[in-house]
Amino acid sequence: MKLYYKPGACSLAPHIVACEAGLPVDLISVDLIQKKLDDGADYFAVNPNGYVPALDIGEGPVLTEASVIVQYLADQKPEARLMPQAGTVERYRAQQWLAFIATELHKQFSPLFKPNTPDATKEIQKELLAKRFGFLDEALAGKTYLMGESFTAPDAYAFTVLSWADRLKLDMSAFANIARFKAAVSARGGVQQALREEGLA
Ligand SMILES: N[C@@H](CCC(=O)N[C@@H](CS)C(=O)NCC(=O)O)C(=O)O
Repeated sequence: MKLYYKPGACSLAPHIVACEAGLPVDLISVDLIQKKLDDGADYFAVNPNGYVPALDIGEGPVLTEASVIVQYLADQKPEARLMPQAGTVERYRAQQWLAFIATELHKQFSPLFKPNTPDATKEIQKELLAKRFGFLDEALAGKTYLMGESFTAPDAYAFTVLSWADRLKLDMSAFANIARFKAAVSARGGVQQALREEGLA
């Protein structure tokens, strides 16, 4: 399998899941500004939307959407228990987290990285994110991970997007459970491996 990625971007989430599952993936770096690969190839030919992550699974077009790719990877190694079994209520709870992270966190962060986003819009985004962080912080009370005591794919995705709060120097001092969660995830072997492989450790 080939994972198209950019260091520290949302593609870190599937990368973490692959490392935690012990699944070998070839990492292909993407220049997201030029939409080119290192060899000059056009990334739009891989993913017409031009974004990462994309996963080449060796059949058909690449899989896209971080929330889906992490599930595909987790399902390749069910014994690693990175997603609950399909069809169970727990699976839907994990999918609920993935959808929340994708739409209420990931995509609310995105305008903060764009140089042409007006400051007023950035402030609105930060206020919205603070509300969502509050919800997440409460949900993490008394738990190590989002689904309880076992690390699952939503943790990889949440950890990835929460790391952007540091990059953007957002004030996270009100969210002690999030801080504890990030420390617990960061201490994991598979997470450290992914960070090292992206040059971030
Ligand atoms: N809908 C996609 C969005 C992925 C996304 O926003 N990727 C960002 C990096 S975190 C990206 O590649 N941005 C460059 C671009 O959109 O041109 C998903 O959920 O995976």
